[in-house]
Amino acid sequence: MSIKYAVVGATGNVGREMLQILAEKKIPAKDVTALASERSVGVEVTYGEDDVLKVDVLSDFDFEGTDIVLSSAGAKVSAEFASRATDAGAVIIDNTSHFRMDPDVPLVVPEVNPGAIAGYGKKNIIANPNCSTIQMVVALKPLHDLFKIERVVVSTYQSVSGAGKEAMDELFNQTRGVYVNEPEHKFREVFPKPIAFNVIPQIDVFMEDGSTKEEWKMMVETKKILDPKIKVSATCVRVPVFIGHAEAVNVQFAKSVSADEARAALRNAPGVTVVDHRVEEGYVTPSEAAGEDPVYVSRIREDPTIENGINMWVVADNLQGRRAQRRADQRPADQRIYGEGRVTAAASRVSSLPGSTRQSIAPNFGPPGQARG
Ligand code: 2RA
Repeated sequence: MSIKYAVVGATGNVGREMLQILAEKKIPAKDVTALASERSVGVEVTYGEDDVLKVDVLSDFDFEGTDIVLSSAGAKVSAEFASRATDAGAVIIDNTSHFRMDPDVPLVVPEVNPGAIAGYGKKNIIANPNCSTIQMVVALKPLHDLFKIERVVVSTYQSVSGAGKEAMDELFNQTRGVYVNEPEHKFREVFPKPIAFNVIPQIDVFMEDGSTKEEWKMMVETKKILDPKIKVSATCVRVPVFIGHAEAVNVQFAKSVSADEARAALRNAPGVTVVDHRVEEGYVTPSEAAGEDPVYVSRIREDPTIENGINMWVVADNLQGRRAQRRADQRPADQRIYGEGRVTAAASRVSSLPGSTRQSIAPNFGPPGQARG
């Protein structure tokens, strides 16, 4: 008997990625239900290259017979529907913040703590962390195993897609507005300040201690996944990039570590690709990581200002996309010429953007499947 899936938040950035990945894994369209709020009644979402799914309304959906629910519609939505799904026998893999810190819910990154999944049965829920935490812990794990991390100081450079499709539109419209002399406030709904030609040191709401919730998440989630003894200090910043988060990570270890030792540990780590040539183009940027699977680590170097310190630059596709350009370029990642292949991904991403943004950006990427080089 086949496994039945439901994707909650199917019209959002991450929901569409989830559908794409299910399709790539050859899960037949008949076994997948796309769910969203009433606002999406009548909407259709693409499923793989050939199929289209009609979106069903989450509040009316009967989860009886559904085996796995992939959810990314926001914490409030997960809080509301979760027990309805688990009571009906489904297991939820939740991409929202709602269950992450629940002690009865494992918080799992497959490359880092796959064993934690064993605890899913207490609530039939598995949480996965915030995207900015995921890429950082994937890079930290091999280093912690070998050298024991004591403290992490991270500054993030997070793309607008982390805030949803409307945020991508906002960046696009504000950027265009500058050139056609349209006031930026006409397009200011998602971000508290202009994002075009700017950076914003606020992601999510402020906490009492002056940090933002995104910064708090990076701290508590890293502790839950890796080690509660690790101290984490984060500053999270939104930058005018469509897809791909970058992080400047400073790590202090319990014992001395050379840059070469750190690089060697990272080269052997699951999910990590080291691209670290100390020359121009010898590092990875967010637009190069868009559509790619790995967490890229570049700029690995010793920090002489602290004891046992290493600096590194960690970049990944924040939408966790797995895309067709893997087929387009099978060479080892550190031998690729960036600019090939991943353009395919960008183009197919663009095809899922709302109308005006899509039409204006798409020509710059060329037709899907064609690399611009
Ligand atoms: C962001 N990390 O980039 C968040 C999304 N969960 O806004």
